[in-house]
Amino acid sequence: MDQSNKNKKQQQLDELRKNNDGTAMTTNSGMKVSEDEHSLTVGDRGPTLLEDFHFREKMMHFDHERIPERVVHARGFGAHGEFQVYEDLSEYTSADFLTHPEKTTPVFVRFSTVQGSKGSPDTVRDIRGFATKFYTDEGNFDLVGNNAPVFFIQDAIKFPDFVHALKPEPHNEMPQGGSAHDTFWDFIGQNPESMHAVFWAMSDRGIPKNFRQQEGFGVHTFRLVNKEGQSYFVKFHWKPKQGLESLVWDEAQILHGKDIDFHRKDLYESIDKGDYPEWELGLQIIKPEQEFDFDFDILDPTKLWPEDQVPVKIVGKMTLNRNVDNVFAETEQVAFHPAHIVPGIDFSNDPLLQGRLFSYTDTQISRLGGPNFNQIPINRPVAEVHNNQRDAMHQSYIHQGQTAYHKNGLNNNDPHTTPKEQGGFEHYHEKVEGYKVRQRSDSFKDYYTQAKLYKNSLTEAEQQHLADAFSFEIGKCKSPEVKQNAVNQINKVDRKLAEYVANNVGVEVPAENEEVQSDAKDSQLTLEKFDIPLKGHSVAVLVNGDISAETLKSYAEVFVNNDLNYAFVGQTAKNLNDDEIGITETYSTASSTVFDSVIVLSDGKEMLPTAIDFVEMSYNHKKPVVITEEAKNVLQSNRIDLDAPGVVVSSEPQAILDAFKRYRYFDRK
Ligand code: HDE
Repeated sequence: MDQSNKNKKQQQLDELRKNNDGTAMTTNSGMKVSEDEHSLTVGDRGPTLLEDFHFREKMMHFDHERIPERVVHARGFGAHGEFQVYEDLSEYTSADFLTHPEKTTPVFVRFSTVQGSKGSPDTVRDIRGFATKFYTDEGNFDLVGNNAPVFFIQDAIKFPDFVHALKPEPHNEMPQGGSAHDTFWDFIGQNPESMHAVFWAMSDRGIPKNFRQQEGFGVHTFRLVNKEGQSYFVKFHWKPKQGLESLVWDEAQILHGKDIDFHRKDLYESIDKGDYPEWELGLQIIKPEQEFDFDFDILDPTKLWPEDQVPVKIVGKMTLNRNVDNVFAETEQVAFHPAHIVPGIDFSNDPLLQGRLFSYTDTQISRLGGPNFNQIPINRPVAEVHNNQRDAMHQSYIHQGQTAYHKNGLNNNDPHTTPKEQGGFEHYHEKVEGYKVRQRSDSFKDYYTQAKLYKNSLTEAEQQHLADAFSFEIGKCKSPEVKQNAVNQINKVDRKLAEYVANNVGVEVPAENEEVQSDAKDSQLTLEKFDIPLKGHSVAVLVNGDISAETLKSYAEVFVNNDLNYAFVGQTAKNLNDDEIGITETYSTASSTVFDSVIVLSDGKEMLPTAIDFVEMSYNHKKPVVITEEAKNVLQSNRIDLDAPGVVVSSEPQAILDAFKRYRYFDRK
């Protein structure tokens, strides 16, 4: 701000104070406050008085500012948006928001990690939560999913055990935000149903580059029900228009320190500058008569429906276009619940889903302090709410009238129930019979074939990442038995992989011939299947020595024209041309890990070691690297091969487009 502007602002402030305009500070009972910097004391050096009600109220409120974090998925970040269905889906469902292509439905999405606490880093290896609340005209529909299509357990009763094993260990509360520890891998060794989900978590899907470039999955089998009462089994998918990208492990670890907020910042900044992320809603639909046509049980949440057997039908689009105004009020207080459904959607008997239907209302009582959490603004439906539930903590409705019971005669039996034909929800009339048992159907007991399917689907580079991730995670365990059991489980999926990991972590290579035999492969599962637009990628331009403002401008022009984010990075920050162009980041504030690529400029003089480190790290993380002719001569590094894939030597600003032909060059040695 220049001096004349500063003076103007000060004058406005003085004016405001004089006239007492603007918003007056009050206590919570509405009394105007005259002083807010000194407690009430006896004399100006004496003790504080108990009667200082303003101080006590302010402090009392502050003392209770925190609420319990979520038992799982504590670390998260959200945004508002809208959803629109492409076509009328009334063949499958009566849901209003899926049958009216002219309607837009407001949504709120919260992305999260599972293991870490609220303050843990964004880029840990973990499954990501992808929870969407649709505020439909028929009530809220919550699709509380993850970025992997399968879960670790089959029955909700095992969830507390799974989470206790995954969370920091109770005797020392370590590790924070990661699964590379004994209790997690002990659980995996003892509970083979987890194998498929573990393969997803250890693959590149476990370290997404950001929230925008990941898929979402409802995981469970749900039902769609049409007006005629006909039902279909369905799985929900979110397909990102931004494509799919992941970090590499070394980069993810560095990011824990360099930018703990890396993912939330990416989402916040993209929305802030109008680059709105979009996902298409996909449905996999199975007719009731096809229920038993597959070599897995469609009720088993550790199994996906291979997309080449059950294609994904793209039916609509969600756009996230508004950041929250207040993270606590919205993102922290949002309460998702898989049982928030609307007419036209129903549950299947997936035993994991059935248990979730209890857990999510229950958990909000301790987290949000009582049963009225649906009255918090972020949770309120746009549909009207009328029932006979009354009172309780934090009641914010002032209910009118004498009656609060059904049926009543005194109030004309209001609120009344609504028949199905007029939009009332009715459970799908499923016929169920059987004995009460504590046992699981044999059709749930193949734990390995789909883990193999997933592995077979990955590219060579992705398979190498998977093998290294297993080696890192199991290698971090202390107990030799835990390591051995975990490797024995991998062996049931893939012998070669088990051999590689066993050698790395120092346990015995398990017996041969145990692996499941399957060369099935779903081409949809590799990250490489997605088209990734150039837009939104970022470039660090290293400015070594004296480079003219004109040169930098010519680079900036190319970036702006191609919707690329960029920063000029140098030894010290400075403006070069009347504020228009300048070096905004230094080698101490910037890290190669927060950029997708690097361009190295130089005036031909010796380069700083920190600049060389920067380029080497980008190179090692397989990112596109552009080096100008002048820089080539002074970039003294024996780690960088100028002929390697994705390294472009050129002084043309457009060279970055050439380098961005791919986003990672995994064939670079
Ligand atoms: Fe959750 N889960 N979960 N979960 N889950 C919670 O609910 C639970 C499961 C998922 O951004 C909790 O409000 C049980 C599968 C997401 O606010 C809790 C079982 C999937 C979020 C809970 C599961 C999820 C949660 C913690 C096994 C993917 C964050 C706080 C039966 C389909 C939502 C809360 C947000 C949060 C219980 C398994 C996704 C304790 C009992 C499978 C995205 O209620």
